[in-house]
Amino acid sequence: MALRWIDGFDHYSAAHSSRIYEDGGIFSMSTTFPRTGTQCANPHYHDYGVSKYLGVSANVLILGFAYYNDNGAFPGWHNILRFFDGTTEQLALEGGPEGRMRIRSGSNVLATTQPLAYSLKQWQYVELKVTFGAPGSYELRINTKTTLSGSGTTRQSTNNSANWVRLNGPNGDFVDDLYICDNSGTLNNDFLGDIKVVTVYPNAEGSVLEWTPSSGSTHYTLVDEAPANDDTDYVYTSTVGATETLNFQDITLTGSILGVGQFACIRKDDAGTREACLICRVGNTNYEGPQQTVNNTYSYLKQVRETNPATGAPWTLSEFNSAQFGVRMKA
Ligand SMILES: [Ca+2]
Ligand SMILES: [Ca+2]
Ligand SMILES: [Ca+2]
Repeated sequence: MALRWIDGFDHYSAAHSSRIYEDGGIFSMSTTFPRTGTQCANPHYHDYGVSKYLGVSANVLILGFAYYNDNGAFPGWHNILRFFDGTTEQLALEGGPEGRMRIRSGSNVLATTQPLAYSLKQWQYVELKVTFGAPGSYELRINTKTTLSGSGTTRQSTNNSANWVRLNGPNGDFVDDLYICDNSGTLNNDFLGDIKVVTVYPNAEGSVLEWTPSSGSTHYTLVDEAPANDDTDYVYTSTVGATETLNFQDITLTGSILGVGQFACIRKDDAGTREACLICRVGNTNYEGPQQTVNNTYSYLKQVRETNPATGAPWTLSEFNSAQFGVRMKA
């Protein structure tokens, strides 16, 4: 697996971002100028940023995101993106005066762009690939053009790896259409280019409806809102093995599907262990994802699928549009 994470920042509120990101930081969200979908995110909210735990310590990470600076003048040097090994910052991408960006590891600036590498009040697609090491290497691309590249010390801990990514822009910096890859596997193991993250919601009943609606008899209308409305309406079960699959909105697309991120907001309401998994239904087969713990407070089951589990190959548009997605109680 090489595609570790995607986010379109569309389906959840600022208050719910700590259900999705692991460090408890929260974004503020903007509906004013999303690049795609309904929202983009400002990571600044508490001057701390929002961190994604990657689940692996990767020697090579490739990260891309659309970047919008809403300030009226170029701000001073500030973090935009930071890679961490645990709590140790390995390397950071900074934005600064005259529209320059620079790459910093510790107190050492490895490279600085020419002026106007980024523009104010415009979306640009920024990608950074880092090989962590002493020496390691880096490459910055803006709108798919290589803007900086070179080698140097790209770590501050003793490990040639990072396992956390922190989005850390100041007030006025917005991000959208985020991806994070490592270089493992045969798919999505290098720059993906200028991509978008399309968010779709349930729009019809699926083939398996074994959970119970909180009201009425229609399932999908209880779980199709953004953001999740928690205890207002939902489906529920206490039966191990009970499965729900729903149809989702179709997408139209020029280009290919690089991966599918699946999210379900869930909680348990009593003591005792509960675990659940995400389900992807292709044809008449339900494919399980990894078993994940269910908490007493709402959080998300989340999974990135690079391939259609029925074929082992990247999703085609028609395969994605006809697939169903859902959940299964596992314990
Ligand atoms: Ca968006
Ligand atoms: Ca609901
Ligand atoms: Ca569909």
